[in-house]
Amino acid sequence: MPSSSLSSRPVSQLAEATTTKPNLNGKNSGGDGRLQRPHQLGERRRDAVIRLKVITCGDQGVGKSCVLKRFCEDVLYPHCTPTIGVDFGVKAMRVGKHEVRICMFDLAGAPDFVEVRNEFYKDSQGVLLAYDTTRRSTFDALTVWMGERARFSNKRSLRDGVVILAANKCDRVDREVTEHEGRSFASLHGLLYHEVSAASGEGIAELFASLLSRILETAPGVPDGCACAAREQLLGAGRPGGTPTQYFRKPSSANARRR
Ligand SMILES: Nc1nc2c(ncn2[C@@H]2O[C@H](COP(=O)(O)OP(=O)(O)OP(=O)(O)O)[C@@H](O)[C@H]2O)c(=O)[nH]1
Ligand SMILES: [Mg+2]
Repeated sequence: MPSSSLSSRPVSQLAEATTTKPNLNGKNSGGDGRLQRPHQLGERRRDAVIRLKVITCGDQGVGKSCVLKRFCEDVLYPHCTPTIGVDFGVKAMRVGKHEVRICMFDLAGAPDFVEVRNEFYKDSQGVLLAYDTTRRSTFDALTVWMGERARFSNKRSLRDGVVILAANKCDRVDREVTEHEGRSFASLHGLLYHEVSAASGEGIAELFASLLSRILETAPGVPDGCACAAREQLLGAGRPGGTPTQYFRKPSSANARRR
């Protein structure tokens, strides 16, 4: 059973939650970009912990939070409330001898939150860029989101980060953007592409299997075979069985003000 609890940390600290221990810029790695083993951190465990930072982008209401919750908890919240600023979740998986912790920062799509979002682009290794296949305006806005990422990411995450395009709500029949259009956009911009539905769960495992395996393939210090094993685990049996999931919402005070 996945576990969840509330985060009591302020949003400003969430931005630092993984950037204090990144494996992208070498701060957690002895400076050469290689993963630091726990014994080097003064811990007893011998296995490496691989931490990955993933953020979500896309217009308000496209279903970013629902996609993450479907992946983390295998549920759909039919009345998912709009994200205020940022939510934070961790998905932990054991891949061979390694623990992979995907730290997910679910950014609010509303324009007012640009000042919050800009804190989280730095050091991101994966970007889940989503649009709603039933609202063309959300597809047209993708270039704006790509621009925002280019503006706020540091050089390394812009160069090495993996962007995956999620065409969400494909369960609905009132579609305005075709699969061909989505795939063309993705191929033009060098993005991975998946059609998904947070409502039915369709394509969700494939989406995260692609994202995670591509990040692991390119992240420094990740052992050979890890990407492949992670992919198989996510696709096999649908779930990384038995691994703990924590999905934290940010401090509820900001949410409470809006509700
Ligand atoms: N039919 C259908 N509805 C969905 C799907 N995914 C999300 N929704 C609905 O879309 C609405 C918005 O979903 P959210 O996940 O809150 O959207 P968001 O992108 O996180 O929005 P912000 O946090 O405001 O940026 C909710 O009412 C969901 O129930 C889907 O795959 N199919
Ligand atoms: Mg949201």
